[in-house]
Amino acid sequence: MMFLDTLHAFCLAQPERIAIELIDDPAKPPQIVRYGELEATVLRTMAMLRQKGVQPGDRVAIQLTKGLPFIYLHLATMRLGAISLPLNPAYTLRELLYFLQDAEAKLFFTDALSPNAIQELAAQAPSVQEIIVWEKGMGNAFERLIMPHRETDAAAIPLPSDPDATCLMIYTSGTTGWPKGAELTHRNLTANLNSLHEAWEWQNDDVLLHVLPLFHVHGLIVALHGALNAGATTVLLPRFEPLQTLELLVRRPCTVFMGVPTIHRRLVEAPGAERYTLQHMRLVTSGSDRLPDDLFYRFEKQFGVQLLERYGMSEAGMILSNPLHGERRVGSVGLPLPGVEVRIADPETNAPLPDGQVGEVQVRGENVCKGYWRQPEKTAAAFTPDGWLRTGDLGLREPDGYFTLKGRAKDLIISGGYNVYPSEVERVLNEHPAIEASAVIGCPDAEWGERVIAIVELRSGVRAEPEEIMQFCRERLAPYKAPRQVLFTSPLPRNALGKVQKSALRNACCQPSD
Ligand code: MCA
Repeated sequence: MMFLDTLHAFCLAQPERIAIELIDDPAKPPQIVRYGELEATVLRTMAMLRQKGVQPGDRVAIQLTKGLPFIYLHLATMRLGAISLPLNPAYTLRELLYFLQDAEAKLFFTDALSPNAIQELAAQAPSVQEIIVWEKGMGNAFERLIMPHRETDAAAIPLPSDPDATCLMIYTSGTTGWPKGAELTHRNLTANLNSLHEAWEWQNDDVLLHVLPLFHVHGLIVALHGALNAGATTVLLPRFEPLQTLELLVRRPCTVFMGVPTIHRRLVEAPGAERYTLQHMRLVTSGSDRLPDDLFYRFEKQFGVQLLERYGMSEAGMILSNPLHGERRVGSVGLPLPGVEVRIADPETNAPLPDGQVGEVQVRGENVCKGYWRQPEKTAAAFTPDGWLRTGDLGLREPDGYFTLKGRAKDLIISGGYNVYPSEVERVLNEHPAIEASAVIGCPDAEWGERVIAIVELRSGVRAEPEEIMQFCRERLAPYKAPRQVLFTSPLPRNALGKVQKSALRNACCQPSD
């Protein structure tokens, strides 16, 4: 059974169970959505989408503040056989335009744009037949949208029958070039959920506290889909706030929590954290960035529970995980998940390497996406001739099967669990009239893991201020991608082939993190 069939069956079998508790205002009682209501609202949303002309294979872009309308639209889109395209509300117009144009989205739901931006977007993204817009947080605008539609309007629409049809597109960037849409199919999502269900022993009486964004694989598939697939309850917090999180984990009480290292560090360091113990929780995971050893120990000491570190990527969902039972090895990302094959190979020749040797982490399995949207060459380059996905991460396998990451072959910065591709930031910097050339690096940072630093070479005879350059970037890039610091150099260190030597820049420019 595919994920949507499992969810549908559960909604019919146990309509009274709570699917979602949305906590919009901590002073008020949560908004409760039972599985039966989830099914009914998804059907009404499907009817609305159908009426707007959505056909199987169409892309529906969803750029909404974290909340129920996002979830209904996302599930309804996939159930119609169309493709859900979640987008970060913090994207600038320029970023957004790229995604809408590249994906040729048909509908675009947003609560993040100004009227001017909408006009510009409508003019420049001709594939978008309708922009459905409402003000941030106006969930009742969504209610009005689906009000004319009844469950029965969509009840006869069959569940998607082709497991290999794309149902979700997540954009990822590359070392060069523009972001590309990883096409995830019903089979990919289902395979991943089945592995996680087995490895993490999801139960339908689990209560997940959800604080992550919904527009990435971590918050969307691993957390939200994971809970829905198990018939469990998701307590949804629109924003992460450390003390509110600790309070809810204890008082609700919750059994499962997922975070990135920046989130776990904020929990450990929250004033008053010593008042809380999380010993009642059966699963607290960490992912999207390497978990620093000190944080693993501090979290356990503070809260009496061991973090479970796992590793994944948008193109493949979850790949490796420390075990639920058994040794959670500090510094290791654990063992291959059920149904997922992982090997270490020579990044040049793709020949498998013996245990203990560092090479590229490569992945195969039903969890791996079918490729990048309308990018056959980039798809071919991402896979080895014998069908392994090249992750671009370096690592080794220990003789007992545990994998440890040892760096990245690709030029990538991870800040607070978000991937920042230096090439994307450099492209923006190089558009600045005063800049001749630029290099973007990640420097170690105690809070964010890495912080984004730009080193720029100015055109001769031209002056510019760091603050003005940072502002130029903030106008064009989501805030987490914008450099936190701009340094000047002349010229940038280059090798004989003219390539900027980033390791030299890292050595010279990264101050020790406080
Ligand atoms: C927010 N800011 C950031 C970041 N987040 N800057 C750098 N890196 C970030 N990650 C900016 C804000 O825009 C703001 O900028 C300033 O930092 C302070 O914001 P603050 O309120 O402290 O941040 P926050 O809103 O509390 O967010 C911190 C966060 C968030 C909760 C850690 O970054 C987060 O939810 N991270 C999780 C990301 C995630 O889910 N990644 C999964 C993708 P200004 O002051 O200029 O306004 S990877 C994935 O899915 C793979 C498959 C996997 O394996 O998981």
